[in-house]
Amino acid sequence: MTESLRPPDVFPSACPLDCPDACSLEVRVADGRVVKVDGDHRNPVTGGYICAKVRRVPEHLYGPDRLLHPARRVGPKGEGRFERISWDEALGLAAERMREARERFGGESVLPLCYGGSNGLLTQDTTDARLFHRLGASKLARTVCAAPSGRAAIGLYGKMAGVAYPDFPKAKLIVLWGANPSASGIHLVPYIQEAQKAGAKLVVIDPRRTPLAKKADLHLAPRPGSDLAIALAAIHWFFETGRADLAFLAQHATGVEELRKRAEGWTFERAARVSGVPAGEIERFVHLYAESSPALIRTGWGMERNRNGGSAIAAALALPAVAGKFGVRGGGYTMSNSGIWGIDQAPAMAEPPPATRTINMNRMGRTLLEADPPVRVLFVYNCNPLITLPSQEKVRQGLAREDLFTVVFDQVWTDTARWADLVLPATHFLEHSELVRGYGSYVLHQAQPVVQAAGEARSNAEVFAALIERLGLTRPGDPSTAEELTSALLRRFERIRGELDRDGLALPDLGGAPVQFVDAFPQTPDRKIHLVPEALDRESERGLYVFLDDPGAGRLALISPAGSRRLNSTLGQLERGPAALEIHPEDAGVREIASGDVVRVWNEHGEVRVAARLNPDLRPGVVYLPKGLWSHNTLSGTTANALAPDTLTDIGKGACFNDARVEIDKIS
Ligand SMILES: Nc1nc2c(c(=O)[nH]1)N[C@H]1C(S)=C(S)[C@@H](COP(=O)(O)OP(=O)(O)OC[C@H]3O[C@@H](n4cnc5c(=O)[nH]c(N)nc54)[C@H](O)[C@@H]3O)O[C@H]1N2
Ligand SMILES: Nc1nc2c(c(=O)[nH]1)N[C@H]1C(S)=C(S)[C@@H](COP(=O)(O)OP(=O)(O)OC[C@H]3O[C@@H](n4cnc5c(=O)[nH]c(N)nc54)[C@H](O)[C@@H]3O)O[C@H]1N2
Ligand code: SF4
Ligand SMILES: [Mo]
Repeated sequence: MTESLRPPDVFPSACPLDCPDACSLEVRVADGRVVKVDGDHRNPVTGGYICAKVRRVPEHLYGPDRLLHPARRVGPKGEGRFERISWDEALGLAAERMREARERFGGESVLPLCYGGSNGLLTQDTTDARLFHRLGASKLARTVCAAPSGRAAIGLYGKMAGVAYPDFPKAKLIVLWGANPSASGIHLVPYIQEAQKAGAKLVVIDPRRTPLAKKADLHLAPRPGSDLAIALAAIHWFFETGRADLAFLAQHATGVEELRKRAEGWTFERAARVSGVPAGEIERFVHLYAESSPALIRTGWGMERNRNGGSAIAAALALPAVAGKFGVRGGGYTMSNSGIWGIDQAPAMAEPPPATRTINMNRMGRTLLEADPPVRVLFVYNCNPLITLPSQEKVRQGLAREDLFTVVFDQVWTDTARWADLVLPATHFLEHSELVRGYGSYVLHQAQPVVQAAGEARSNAEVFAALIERLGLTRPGDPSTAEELTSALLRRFERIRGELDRDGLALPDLGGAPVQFVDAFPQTPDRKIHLVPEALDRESERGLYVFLDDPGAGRLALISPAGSRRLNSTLGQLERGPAALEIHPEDAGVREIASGDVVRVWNEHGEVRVAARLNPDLRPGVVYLPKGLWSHNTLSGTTANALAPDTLTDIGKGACFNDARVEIDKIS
């Protein structure tokens, strides 16, 4: 057989998975199949290498879990018995169920459920939105990630561009705050190492001693959800000691006096009591920050996933303004840079959303069980809700409802797909066209398919356009093909379009390395920093910067940040081995737990049975299970989200995954 194989062809592509880096890829194809995926140098931050998980994409494409054709449920819900049907039948069935639900119960009885972090600009908020808008379906608030951070950043600065990776080595101090790039965005790591080699200090604020915390000059390990106290103590110190940059604030900020007042009383000692970080360490951090320039804060998403998340991010972002750290290359902050492209998907959707109800995806379980009018058709795509949303048991019960018709449109047999009534096979990004935008690296890629779709898989654009047609909702001039959607999205962006057509890659208008307050400014209406934005203050129940106590003092705090083997739950079908709950030796000791023992982790929301692994790098009182585990990774089939509450963050209505508080018993 091997003689008949043609030599591999090499094609460029780009990784749209929900990772800041947006690597440019080099894909080897032989006999019409992807055989190898690696990095190339077109995106300057990629540096010719990619993460280990994406190197496994050929197994994802051609493995036994790949969805190859449409299928209809034949056994009881959740049992996972399906029969193959044709696309014609499948589209007919999906269209019929949506039409029927709309006629009998109103358009709002249909709910699209998607997140789309792992998608580029063509496969989310385009034809899909057009279908659900025209149906008059319920709208979804896509709040599972980045909602509080995004609200805080936009409230304080508008969509101001952040410090670019290649400028990190210019910093003399880097603060990694709730970010673990060693797992969650590996291309930042060499820039941090380069900065350290050039003499920069590194501070890591994280309840775990992460790989970079081990190499840091200072590691603060706060109780999850207590960063707000540390940030307020820093702000308080700058004002109280006369170190705040009042001249800069007078020129560029509003709400200065109000912020000062809200930070009042937050001494290092008070912050220490709340966060569990010794006052002397907080003081050392604040002094280092005051004395260093350029000083750079990189906020991650680990800080937002709790009751205080929005205020904590806002306070961390206020710090560079208060301390006068802008205006120099390598100084300021960086968070997400996705907003700076200004590309808006509205032209590809064709019309604005209807005035229907909005459902918060972090309350999906509750919604499926309690919403009035009830959801009758749930259309899941670009998302694996049974694994990734809080209150897993409620989500499962919702999916088990006999009177709910669930469509799951995905690339592989996810845990959610097993609960579907109808399963539709989706193409992978190497099989369809995509526009890929980094949110860490400043780059936009245009990627063409490098292979034919496996089996009968179809792209989002094709499937949603076909459903629009079947439902009689097509309007003349609808952009539908990838080419038409690209043209609609980039209508106002001639330069970018030209560069994409020529090179497959473009940089933003600002170029690849803006300096904050030299060539990147707040995008708020008055171009100022709003230190206490009124809208956020109103939104937050007790007001912005008001600290809410730990939801379960005395119990263990379960956190579930990113691990390195999956991207959220994506690629999880390839990780069959058992997971382990990580626990500090002190917490294990009092419960007589040793590594390898099976434990029951439980609270009022559910339980997980899994083996324990002792890890001295955790803060005592904190236990860890990575996000994105599949049911096959634990003994109970449940994962961290079985223990996560569906409470919401102070602003942005985000998920409070890391507010899970648990008890742990040894089983065997
Ligand atoms: N390999 C891999 N990479 C990924 C992902 C993945 O699943 N796998 N997910 C992608 C996505 S969607 C996102 S949003 C990003 C997220 O990537 P990050 O921004 O790195 O966020 P997290 O992984 O949630 O958490 C980062 C760190 O915050 C710590 N942390 C948890 N709670 C707190 C807290 O209250 N305060 C502080 N200071 N730290 C806390 C955690 O211990 C963790 O080390 O990563 C992206 N990259
Ligand atoms: N406990 C806990 N849970 C978490 C988090 C946490 O910190 N702790 N973090 C959260 C975060 S940061 C995020 S971003 C969310 C992510 O939550 P999800 O968006 O649900 O993330 P994924 O698990 O990657 O699911 C994406 C799914 O879309 C499919 N897909 C990809 N491309 C396409 C396509 O073109 N078409 C179609 N039809 N399908 C496609 C993939 O195969 C995959 O199954 O999870 C959250 N869940
Ligand atoms: S997941 Fe991130 S590091 Fe891995 S290939 Fe994609 S963009 Fe690169
Ligand atoms: Mo995310």
